[in-house]
Amino acid sequence: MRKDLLQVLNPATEEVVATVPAATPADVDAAVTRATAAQRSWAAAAPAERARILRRFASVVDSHVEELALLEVREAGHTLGNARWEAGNVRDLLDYAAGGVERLNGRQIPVPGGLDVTILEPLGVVGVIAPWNFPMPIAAWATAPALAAGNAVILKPAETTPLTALRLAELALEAGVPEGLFQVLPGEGPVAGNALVEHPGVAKIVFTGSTRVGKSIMASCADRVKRLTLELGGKSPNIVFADADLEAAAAATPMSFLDNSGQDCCARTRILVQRSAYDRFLELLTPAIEEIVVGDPLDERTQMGPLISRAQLDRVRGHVEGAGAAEAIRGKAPEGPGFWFPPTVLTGLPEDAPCAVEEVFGPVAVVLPFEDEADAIRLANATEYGLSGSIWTRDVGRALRASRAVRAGNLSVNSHSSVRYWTPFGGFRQSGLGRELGPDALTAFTETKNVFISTEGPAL
Ligand code: TXE
Repeated sequence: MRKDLLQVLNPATEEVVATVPAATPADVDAAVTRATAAQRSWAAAAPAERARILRRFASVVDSHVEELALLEVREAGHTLGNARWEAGNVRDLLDYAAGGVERLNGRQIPVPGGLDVTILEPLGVVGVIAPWNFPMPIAAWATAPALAAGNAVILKPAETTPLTALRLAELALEAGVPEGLFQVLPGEGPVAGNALVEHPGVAKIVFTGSTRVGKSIMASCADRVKRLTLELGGKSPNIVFADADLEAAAAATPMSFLDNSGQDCCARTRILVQRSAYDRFLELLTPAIEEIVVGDPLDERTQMGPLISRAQLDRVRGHVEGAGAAEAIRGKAPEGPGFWFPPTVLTGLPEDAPCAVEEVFGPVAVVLPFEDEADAIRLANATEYGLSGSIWTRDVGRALRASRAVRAGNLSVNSHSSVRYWTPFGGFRQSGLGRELGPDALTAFTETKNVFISTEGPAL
């Protein structure tokens, strides 16, 4: 394989889907020049005009949902149902961001001696470095509000999943998004990604990926005080109190960590169960795991597809083989070709075992018992991450106390839902920095300028 090409494999079959050129630092530099020019006119356009163009982009995406979904299935191995949701999510994000364009207002602040106003200015060119686990939605989480706030975007998709991003760039042009304003540059992380991070013409980086790379990007950005949003890994707890509806909690648990084959930063991979309900919960969970349908992502009955790559399969296998778990619940998976791993729940591990505290990023969870509320909170917070978490209980007071005590950015009570484009999303501690989505999504792509106009003459 030539170094200047990226090969895209179908993870369910290992067939080559496409080969695309990998961007060089010179390509990144040329893209920044184009983006800078496009951004100037975009920022100067009337907000209503920007909103109209983004709504048109949403509408063009809407008419290509099925095509985009099928492409996502082929390059990422997602189930068709998930991939349709993801393409629809891009449309919804563009619509939501378009709705914010005309409401992105500064403030007038009462001060003595004059008038004080704040102006929200776009940052300029934003570099988005996206992962492979949700190639379309994660790219759109940053792209839609950044464009809406008057910026240009250069998106570097992950090496394994550039195709949906490239198609979205074509659809943007079709919708009338100005040339150069939204560019997609597939390439290697340490080459094209790093060139974006280091380029002086890029004002902000939005990175979603591993904590290791996120830390190195943060260090590079520090040199230039470059704006940065980081969405990193997670090891999220699913806390099941004995007073919960155990049937409902057990029924919801499999897909809380198996969705997208566990390659989800919000996956609830630490199942914490109160000791008095532990045996009953496992009794309910076991058949639910064994019945998960793993296989052809294009089959509408399939609940879980393959992992993204052989490297990810090896990583996940290494974690599980190294765990030495006392017992395990295992589901079924096809033999191959394709990068398959069965749904797996490990029990009997010490609470600080690597599999219990490190992100595995595969269909693997651990179950750990806890004694009481204080012990549940202690265990829930006993990792370096803080992205998501679920609390299952019928006691409203306990739900509120636990929601306050768990150190994570996105909690759900009697539910596993973490991501809604209307609500802020992001991590505490080593799960990230900053927030995406929600009512303040556009503001994250602006710089606040304060202007004081004296009414009393130059003395003040
Ligand atoms: O991530 P990387 P990988 C976690 C998950 C997974 C592990 C490794 O635990 O097992 O990370 O996955 C780009 N400068 N998550 O190796 O390398 C890269 O090209 C600039 C969690 O795929 O972090 C890709 O576009 N960019 C996560 C993106 O970073 C660089 C989602 C992510 O790749 C770069 C994915 C560099 N030096 C993995 N090196 C989540 N938060 O959901 C790489 N990249």
